[in-house]
Amino acid sequence: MHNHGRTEEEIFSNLSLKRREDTGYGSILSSMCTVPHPVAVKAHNLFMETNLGDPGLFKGTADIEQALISRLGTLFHEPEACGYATSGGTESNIQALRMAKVCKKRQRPNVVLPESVHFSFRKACDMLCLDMRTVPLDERYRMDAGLAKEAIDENTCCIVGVAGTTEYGMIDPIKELGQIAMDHDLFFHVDAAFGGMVIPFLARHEPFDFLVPGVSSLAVDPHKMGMSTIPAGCLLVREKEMLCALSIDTPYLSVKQEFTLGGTRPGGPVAGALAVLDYLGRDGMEAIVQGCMNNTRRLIDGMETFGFSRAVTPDVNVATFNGPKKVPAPWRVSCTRKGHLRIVCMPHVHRDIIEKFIRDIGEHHA
Ligand code: 0PR
Repeated sequence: MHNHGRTEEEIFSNLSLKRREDTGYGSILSSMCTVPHPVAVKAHNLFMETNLGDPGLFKGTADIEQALISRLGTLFHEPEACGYATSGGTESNIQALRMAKVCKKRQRPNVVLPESVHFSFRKACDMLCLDMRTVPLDERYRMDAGLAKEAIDENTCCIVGVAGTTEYGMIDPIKELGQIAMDHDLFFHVDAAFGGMVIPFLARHEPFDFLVPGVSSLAVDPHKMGMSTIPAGCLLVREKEMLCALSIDTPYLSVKQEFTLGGTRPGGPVAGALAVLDYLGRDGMEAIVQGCMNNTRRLIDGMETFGFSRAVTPDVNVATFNGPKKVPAPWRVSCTRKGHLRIVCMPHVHRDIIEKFIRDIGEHHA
């Protein structure tokens, strides 16, 4: 630390220099985050110093969190769903497995999940000493429900399905998994961190949420397709008792118990998330999601004309390809564990960006 403070000018000239080293979203095709909606930024700024960790002091902000949970619960067909705003999918998934471990007591607990799960489950299983039983995918990169059933034994406390996988954008067979969960008395968590803000707005889709009997909890991230500011995740549960199973005493706070993982929690992104949903409404979200899906299809068509075939036709806006190994600058793409080129068609990836990328690939690889 410097002995004497520096001028604001100095500070901000340094900060802006560093900020310029960041990649602009205009060339980022690999991210599940996006430029926040201007309405989210405005709402976030209004709630900058609020702390949901002491909700008795921030009653208005706490109401907003509850309103967000209620909007999402209704969207996911359980208006009575209970939950809270997390820092994102990682925290939601950790908390879901914590609930599973507490609610379904087993001697040497294990969790059955698909090979495609996000790496946050590895962190969760490590922290909670849960044995991670990975189930292979079918030919369309979805969890094989038959193999999931075989992996279950008397020590299984939880089964996980993904609605919108990180790498291939696929939806696991949630209905079948729900049945398996009920047959074996398992906690069933659906990771819809990405897909939760996409699937309800698609023209057609299979049920993936609380409409499916057996689903216990669901993770959804407004800071991904919900266009909120970072960090905004949500964990929803069908029954309040599940969350309450995580409650600990907080003797000197304005409320005497909490079930969250974080202590101090930002209200800004939560206000941002609710503001976007209310500003856009169902129509607005449908327009954005359908735009992203059209761009995904256009990208797949364009890449295939150059001989780079799709790895799979995705359920959500994540496109994967057999090659090329490299893309020209300034594009930033990613690569799946199986070696497929991966592009996420987020709201900032407008049609003209897709067209420019396709042209660049054509020129580079023709
Ligand atoms: N579940 C799923 C299905 C996810 O895709 C992700 C993150 C998570 C959980 C974890 O969410 P948090 O990172 O919010 O805790 N998926 C992205 C990924 O790993 C996150 C990301 C976003 C990575 C932007 C890079 C990036 O530039 O690809």
